[in-house]
Amino acid sequence: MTVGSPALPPAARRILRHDRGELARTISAVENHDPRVLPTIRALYPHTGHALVVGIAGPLGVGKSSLINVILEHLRSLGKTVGVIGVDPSSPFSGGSVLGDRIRIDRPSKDDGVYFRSMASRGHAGGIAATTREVSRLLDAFGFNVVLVETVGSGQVDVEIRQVASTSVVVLVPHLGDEVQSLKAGLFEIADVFCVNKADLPGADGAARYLQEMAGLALRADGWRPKVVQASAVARSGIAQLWDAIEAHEAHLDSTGQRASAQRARLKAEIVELAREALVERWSDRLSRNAELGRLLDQVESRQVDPHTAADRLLRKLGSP
Ligand SMILES: Nc1nc2c(ncn2[C@@H]2O[C@H](COP(=O)(O)OP(=O)(O)OP(=O)(O)O)[C@@H](O)[C@H]2O)c(=O)[nH]1
Ligand SMILES: [Mg+2]
Repeated sequence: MTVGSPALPPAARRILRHDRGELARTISAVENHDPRVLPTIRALYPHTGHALVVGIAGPLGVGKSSLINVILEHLRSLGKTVGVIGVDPSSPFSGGSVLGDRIRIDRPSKDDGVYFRSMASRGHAGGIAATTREVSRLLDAFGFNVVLVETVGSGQVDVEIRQVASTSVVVLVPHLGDEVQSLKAGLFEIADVFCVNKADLPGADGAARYLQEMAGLALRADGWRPKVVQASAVARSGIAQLWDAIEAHEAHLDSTGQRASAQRARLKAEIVELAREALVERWSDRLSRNAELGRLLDQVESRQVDPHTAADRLLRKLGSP
């Protein structure tokens, strides 16, 4: 299907024509699990698969949003367009104006090559990863070259976002302290790149050395040794190196064939999960309304039949495999 194809739903056509209002409305519909958005999402799928999706994770206040703002400037100077997703509305972006000037990210950007969107990390049936995946696909279809996803360091969400991002950056600060403990607990496995931010403060060299040693010890099945870079969002230093490290990991994915195999595995998991959800939804309804259930319930209540046998019989009655 082409952009002008009459078969495309109007919303999909508008998104492919860079209508930002339509993009915002469609993202909201995805967040709200509005089923009316499905034709748009389906029609846009063939137009996805081009954007580079990078996760930016790490503990509270390490400077993830500030870094994103300077990464953004770097990418814009390279001519790339960027969509930013903040998974947590309490995690604002400063918008590249004044660092530390906390503004909600759903603001319109003056730059057409940039789009910000925040999403609540709670209340997503099917998980935040599923919603983030759909939203990043929308940004991809819209035409953004890069999608940056900021997640606030709650281990589980960070791990889940790894299913969406092809490269994950974990941001830390010079005095690692307790964060190292949470690293051992999970952040370490998800980091393709470590960024020691706030390198304008003392102690960055030591932290970077320590992480380098840890990275050297970690034996990853994919053969990638996580890179460690120092940066400062405030001093705007180390940003090109950070982006180079991200690109090095992307190159590793290509040269080893892991990009294709990982993508196939992710898509398989997605299809199975969607089918499972649909099955559960349809069958729960049919099961609870089945006349046989009442009779079986009587038998279970009087202890003639056990609940497992009753469940088997109910399924057989409905012709389930
Ligand atoms: N000294 C110094 N301060 C920084 C640097 N980067 C960010 N900060 C400050 O650290 C604070 C937190 O920055 P954010 O960018 O909001 O950090 P964050 O990780 O996105 O925070 P959450 O989203 O709330 O987890 C702000 O006061 C920033 O000005 C840096 O490179 N050096
Ligand atoms: Mg933030």
